[in-house]
Amino acid sequence: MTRLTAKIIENVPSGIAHLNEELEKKIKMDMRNFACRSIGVNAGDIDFGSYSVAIVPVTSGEGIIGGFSRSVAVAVGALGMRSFVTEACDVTGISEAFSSSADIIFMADDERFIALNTKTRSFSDNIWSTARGYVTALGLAEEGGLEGKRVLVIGAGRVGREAVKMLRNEGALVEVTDIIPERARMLESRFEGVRAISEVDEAIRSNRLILNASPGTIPGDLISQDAVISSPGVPYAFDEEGERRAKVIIHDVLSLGVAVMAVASVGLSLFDFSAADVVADRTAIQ
Ligand code: PYL
Repeated sequence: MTRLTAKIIENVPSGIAHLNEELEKKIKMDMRNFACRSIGVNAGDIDFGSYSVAIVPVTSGEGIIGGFSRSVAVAVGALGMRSFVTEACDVTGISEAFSSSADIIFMADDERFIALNTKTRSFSDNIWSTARGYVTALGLAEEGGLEGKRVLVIGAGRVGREAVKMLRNEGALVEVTDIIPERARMLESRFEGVRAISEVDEAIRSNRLILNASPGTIPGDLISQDAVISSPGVPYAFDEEGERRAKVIIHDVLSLGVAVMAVASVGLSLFDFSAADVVADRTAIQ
């Protein structure tokens, strides 16, 4: 998964209202309802204003990403939850979050980004939540959903692998491609209804439904007319030609995954998302 930079996320806080408008246009719902839909809960069952959410900056590894905690706080706040960034970082920040009786604590090191529910002890994971959100968005943007349809997944990293599993659960016929062919072949051997594709350009040309979970750029002349594209990949992959040809491209660099994490961490989720799966998957070919 691409490590975010302050530059990549600099417009997240100011862009939240626009993202909501984009979602209303592309999938006919706002970010709160989208996040709830992604994990199968009813927005009306959650009293968003009753949740206090702390975001704790973490200095480990490559350290703090400028604007990351604030961007997460703004995305969570856009759901109607009461979010704040702790003054302190790391363990001191976690103790501050507990002292402030935060219900949910978001924190990210270079490996994992989680939202921990201090009451239920359940936690949601950004990888799972991002895959869940973008698979849901693809199904919402595609007339009649994904069942029985071919979907191309570009990128067999952690998000791509989760997305392949979820797409199969939705009855899609999945083609997957990756810059490391072995990663795509591993998924083909592991799941029924998944085909590894080595010729990525041909695969993009011949698929109208695409979930792009790769950091690469995708030349617009490969995109089929009226393509429906759900793209968690960072940085943004598409040029003007691709935007002209596609019927819809759903993309953002952080907020959609965070919104799904926040709703998932409330703990009403019908999904049994065991974050262990995501961690275990780390042992897969990277
Ligand atoms: C969670 C993001 C989504 C894409 N890549 C993941 C990433 O950049 N992870 C690193 C996050 C580090 C955050 C830093 C801070 O500012 O607290 N520890």
